[in-house]
Amino acid sequence: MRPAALDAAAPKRVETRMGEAMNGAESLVRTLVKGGVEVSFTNPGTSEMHFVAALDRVDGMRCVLCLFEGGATGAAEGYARMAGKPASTLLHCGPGLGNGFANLHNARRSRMPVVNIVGDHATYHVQYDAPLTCDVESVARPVSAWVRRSPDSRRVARDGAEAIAAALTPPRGVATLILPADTAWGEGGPVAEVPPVPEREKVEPDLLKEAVAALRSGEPTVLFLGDLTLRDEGLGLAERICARTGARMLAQVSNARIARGGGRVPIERLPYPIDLALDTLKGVKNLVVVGTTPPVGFFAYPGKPSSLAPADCRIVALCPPERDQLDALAQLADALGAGPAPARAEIARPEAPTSGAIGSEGIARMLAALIPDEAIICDEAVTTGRAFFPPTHGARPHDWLSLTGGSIGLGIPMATGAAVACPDRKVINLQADGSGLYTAQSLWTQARENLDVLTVIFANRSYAILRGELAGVGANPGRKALDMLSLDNPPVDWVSLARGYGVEAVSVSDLGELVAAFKTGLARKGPFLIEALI
Ligand SMILES: Cc1ncc(C[n+]2csc(CCOP(=O)(O)OP(=O)(O)O)c2C)c(N)n1
Repeated sequence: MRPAALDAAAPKRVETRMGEAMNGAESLVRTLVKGGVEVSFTNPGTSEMHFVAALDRVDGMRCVLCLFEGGATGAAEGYARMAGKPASTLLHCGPGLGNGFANLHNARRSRMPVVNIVGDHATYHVQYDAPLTCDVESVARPVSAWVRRSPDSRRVARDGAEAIAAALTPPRGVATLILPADTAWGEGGPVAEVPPVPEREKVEPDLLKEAVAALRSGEPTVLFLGDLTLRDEGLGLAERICARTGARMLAQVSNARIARGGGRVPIERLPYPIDLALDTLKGVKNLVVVGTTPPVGFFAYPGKPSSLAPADCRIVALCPPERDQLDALAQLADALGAGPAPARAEIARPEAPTSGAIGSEGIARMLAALIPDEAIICDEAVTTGRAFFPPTHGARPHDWLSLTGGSIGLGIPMATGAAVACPDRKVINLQADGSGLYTAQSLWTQARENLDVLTVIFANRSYAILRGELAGVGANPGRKALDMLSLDNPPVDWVSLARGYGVEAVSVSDLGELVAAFKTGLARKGPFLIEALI
């Protein structure tokens, strides 16, 4: 169904207040703003100059310059996680889109809405195969739920409105709109309304019955959760279901956003390492899955299964991500006659440590003690961060954002986008050094926009996780192989790097110093970086 506004015959000429014809770029920007897209994370080129100029003429669109396209796409993903609605990107031709690909992949995996705008050559210029000519659609398709190339300037606004709807259509995703330069400078059509977004379908009644039977079986049962179930309402429903049935709730390994702390239900995640994951699900006879898909290994490992549930486990894929996840849990709770949430003892908050070597355990204790109210934790801590979850259940209320697509280099951009979305909340980026170096230039955007982000770099100066993976896949490492996993020669100087991008920074090598620096960072408003030498 389409709203009347889109079907109405377009007026002959759409004019700006100055009486000039509005160009395609301006019609698009006005459409985006009207459709609730208020931020553009940009890295433009010549083909996007009219779009850039239009951003200037239209009120209501904040433009945030990113120095690398992976910074722009990662920021759009972080923004969507916290704002609950899409930002737009502005990328330059196929190569710019290619640079932004990895974090669009992460956005696809976290099912975040992004209006991904890619400028391209003018329609009539493509045939000349100029240097930046590239098959943009083929780059876009693997990460996009929707791809469209606007055919002419009068269609751009309507295509922009449809891109917003496509990004928001459940389960939500990346909508890529390719904008040939002449569609931006040619005469625009009317500002368009966003078409209605389809409602989420309810779960299938037969599956609901199966899930109820599984939960009533009295056998070891796991309620396996992802996506929107991991916010307050979903966690509350899951807790009631588990209290009623004795099932165990478990979140998938990596999640776009989990509401934690401040007395909320403490939920554990399925561990990343394959043996720990298999162990966690050992003996489970029923797995009821809501808001995600049944668990699989991140990779294949020789001699180990790809599907992580035991072979004799009944899997009820009750609610895939595109369906109504909260309704699924509510219907389950009703069908099971679940009572109110049980009383739960408050989890004590520890004191921050005062000395010792910097390691996972001490850092977790520091976080448990010091995470401020309503902080946003952007977690790309990789190996150092594996043990952070259990000790921080009792921290003050916060949201925890993880790397969902396994494509590293999201942390600093994601923190940037989250801070743009929530200027009144402290953003804490727990950042492994190797991953941070993929997109470190997003620190410059944090400085330029004065974003309230405290970054802690866990400088173990290695690709530590891959050392474990070498053993995991049964490879036999020699010196050359180990050299590929080592970042200590030369060591990266994060303090100089951060200062070079305009972010104040300190380096610490003891837990007491880390805690003091962390407190300093929390007390400031604006970006600050701590290099924690591990
Ligand atoms: C885009 C991308 N490139 C490469 C990889 C492979 N990879 C996975 S983890 C990793 C190194 C992570 O090192 P670091 O961020 O320092 O974390 P640590 O394990 O040392 O804590 C690499 C290169 C990946 N996952 N994604």
